[in-house]
Amino acid sequence: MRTTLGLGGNLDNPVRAMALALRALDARDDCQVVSVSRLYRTPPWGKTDQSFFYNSCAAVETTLAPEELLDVCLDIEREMKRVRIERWGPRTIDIDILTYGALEQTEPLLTIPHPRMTERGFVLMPLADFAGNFTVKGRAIKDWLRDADIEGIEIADESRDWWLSA
Ligand code: A4P
Ligand code: MG
Repeated sequence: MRTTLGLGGNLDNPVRAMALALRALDARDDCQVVSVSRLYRTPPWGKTDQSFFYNSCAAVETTLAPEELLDVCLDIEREMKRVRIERWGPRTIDIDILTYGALEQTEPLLTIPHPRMTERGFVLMPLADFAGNFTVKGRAIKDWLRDADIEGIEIADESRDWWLSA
């Protein structure tokens, strides 16, 4: 199944954290990273009195069920937190499952499509790098993006290969 993920972080070295997370996924037999967005630097959304975030999106081809994929993502988050807390102090990475094929499900542990993805410029802009015509909640990503607030969002790396070396 083709699934899309949103990644972000704003502590320590979020770019490296996202790169390691994508590489960890790609190294698994049951996941293949097939597209990665450019790298974005984005103003904090929601709680605004914190540092800028780095955000990206990826498409992953997987044989995992949605709940299994979530567990894998949460394990990667936990593992990176544990390692980084021990070695270099606090850091954070957030991996959201944005879409899973055309699946729609509303459950507390896993809501797909991600409930806030269509209002967030920091999700829609990277996602549109490779999935602009993909339809979510009845509308193409590039159309959702036209109505989204993208003020202050900057491209931090034009290359779509940033995750292979960061
Ligand atoms: N969960 C339910 N559905 C999903 C899904 N589709 N994908 C559950 C992933 N998880 C899902 O996740 C808590 C629990 O939600 C998971 O354990 C899972 O069981 P979370 O990431 O801690 O919180 P959240 O409820 O997913 O919130 P959300 O909307 O991801 O917001 P966050 O994580 O609180 O927001 N500004 C910028 N510019 N860039 C950012 O990346 N991120 C945040 C963090 C705030 N502002 C930001 C950014
Ligand atoms: Mg989240």
